[in-house]
Amino acid sequence: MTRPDQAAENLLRVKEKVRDASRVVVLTGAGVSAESGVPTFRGAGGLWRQYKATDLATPEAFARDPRLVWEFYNYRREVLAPLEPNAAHRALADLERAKESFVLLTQNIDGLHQAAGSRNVVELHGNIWRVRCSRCGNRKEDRRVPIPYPPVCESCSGMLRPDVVWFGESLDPDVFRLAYQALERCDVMLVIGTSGVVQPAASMGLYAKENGAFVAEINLEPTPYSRALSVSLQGKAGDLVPQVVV
Ligand code: BJW
Ligand code: ZN
Repeated sequence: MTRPDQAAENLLRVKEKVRDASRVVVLTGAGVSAESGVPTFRGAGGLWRQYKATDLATPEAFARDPRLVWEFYNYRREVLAPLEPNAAHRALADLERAKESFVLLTQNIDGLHQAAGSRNVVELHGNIWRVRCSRCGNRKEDRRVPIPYPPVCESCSGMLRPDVVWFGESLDPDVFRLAYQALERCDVMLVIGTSGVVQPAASMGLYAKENGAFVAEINLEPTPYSRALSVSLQGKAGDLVPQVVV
């Protein structure tokens, strides 16, 4: 635990660094959407139905039982459809407008950053509101809930899949390049609401720090990276992010 006076000092330090920075990168995870009602992956409430999200988020699961995987993603679309951005999403959209250079790297597939007004969003793990052909790779937005099964590609009749990055799949090379370029160039980075166990996103904070950035973490709990980053602030993203970016 951080002492209360230490916590206040840390908060002030992050605030000053963010205020003075011209090139800012933010990395977000499921914790930033938790206060909007989006279930996180790990920890309390991190399980949906009787399945482990991470067991269904694999290409093997889709090959074995595409109907089950689609059922799972349709269920999640149903959960996400009515949800709205929270104070943390909105504060990050405000921060973007105030900075010369701002890149928001998100692991979230829910689209809530864009809904809050963020423009320069790099979706590391894709977007649940898009589908992609598993045969020809065609992508398109599809917001139907549920998507009727089996969803079929208009151009090649291949089976459509959610346009997200599953375990064992590589991130899109363009996305990967944009992300690392931003990490190398930023003065300040905020790492918000991510458990720091899924690579390569988990090590992005450390990478920015090694490249000279001041890197602050905001999380309800300590993570494997808390001690290695410049500052770790403990608390809710919806409380802390608006305080840090004013
Ligand atoms: C709050 C809060 C509040 C709560 N306020 N905070 C190197 C080493 C070891 C393994 C690997 C490695 N490189 C690659 C791997 C394998 C694998 C991996 O990392 N495995 C680990 C689990 C060990 N990685 C991959 O496969 C990646 N691909 C890759 O690297 O390609 C190259 C390659 C190919 C082949 C073989 C090897 C390498 C792809 C990873 C794709 C991840 N996909 C998912 C699913 C997306 C689609 C979907 O949603 O269905 O992405 S998994 C899931 O985890 C999702 C998330 O984006 C991701 C991260 O989760 P996140 O956001 O951190 O959420 P949680 O729930 O874990 O944490 C929430 C946090 O918020 C907690 O800390 C809370 O405390 C906090 N919190 N409320 C502030 N109010
Ligand atoms: Zn196709």
